[in-house]
Amino acid sequence: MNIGKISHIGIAVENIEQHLALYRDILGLPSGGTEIVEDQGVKVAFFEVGDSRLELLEATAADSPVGKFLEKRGGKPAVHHIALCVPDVEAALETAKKRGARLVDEQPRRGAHGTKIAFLHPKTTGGILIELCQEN
Ligand code: CMX
Repeated sequence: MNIGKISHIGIAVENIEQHLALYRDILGLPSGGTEIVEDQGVKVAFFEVGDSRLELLEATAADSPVGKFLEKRGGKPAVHHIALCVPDVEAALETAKKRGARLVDEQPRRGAHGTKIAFLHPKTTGGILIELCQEN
C-alpha cells in the first residue's frame, strides 16, 4: 500500500474556537487557518506538527459523521480518525479491499486543501477510523 507517513490525526470538537487556546496559544502550533469541507459536513482547522498535522473537526450538521460521533460521546472531544498518506488513493483502496477491509468510500472524495481522501470502515479496522489521504 506504500504508506508514507501520518498525514494528520483528526480530533472531533463541538467548537473549534474554544480549542484555539490550547493548540494555537498554549502549544504554539502554527495554524493553517480554517476551511469548510462541504462534502464531509465539517469545518476543519489544521495545526502543523513537523511533517504531520493535527486537524480539529467541527460538524456543520448534526447528522454528519462528526456530529453523530460527538453526540454519542456527549459532546466530549475525542480522536476521530487517523489519516495515512498514500501516493495513489485509488490503488490503496483496491489493495485494502483485497486484503479484507470494508471501504466507506469506493471512490475517493475531495478533502481539505484539495486532497483526495477515502475512509476504511472502523468495523474492520479494530474500531479506529482510518483515512487514506493523497496529498498531491
Ligand atoms: N471511529 C470509530 N468508530 C466510529 C467512528 C469513528 N470515527 N464513527 C462511527 N463509529 C462507529 C460507531 O461508534 C458505531 O459503532 P457501534 O455500532 O459499535 O455503536 C458504528 O461506527 C456506526 O456508527 P453510526 O454513528 O451509526 O454511523 P454510520 O454507520 O452512519 O457511519 C461511518 C459510520 C464510519 C461510516 C461514518 O462516520 C463515515 O462515513 N465516516 C467517514 C467520513 C468522515 O468521518 N468524515 C468526517 C471527517 C472528514 C475530514 O477529515 O475531512
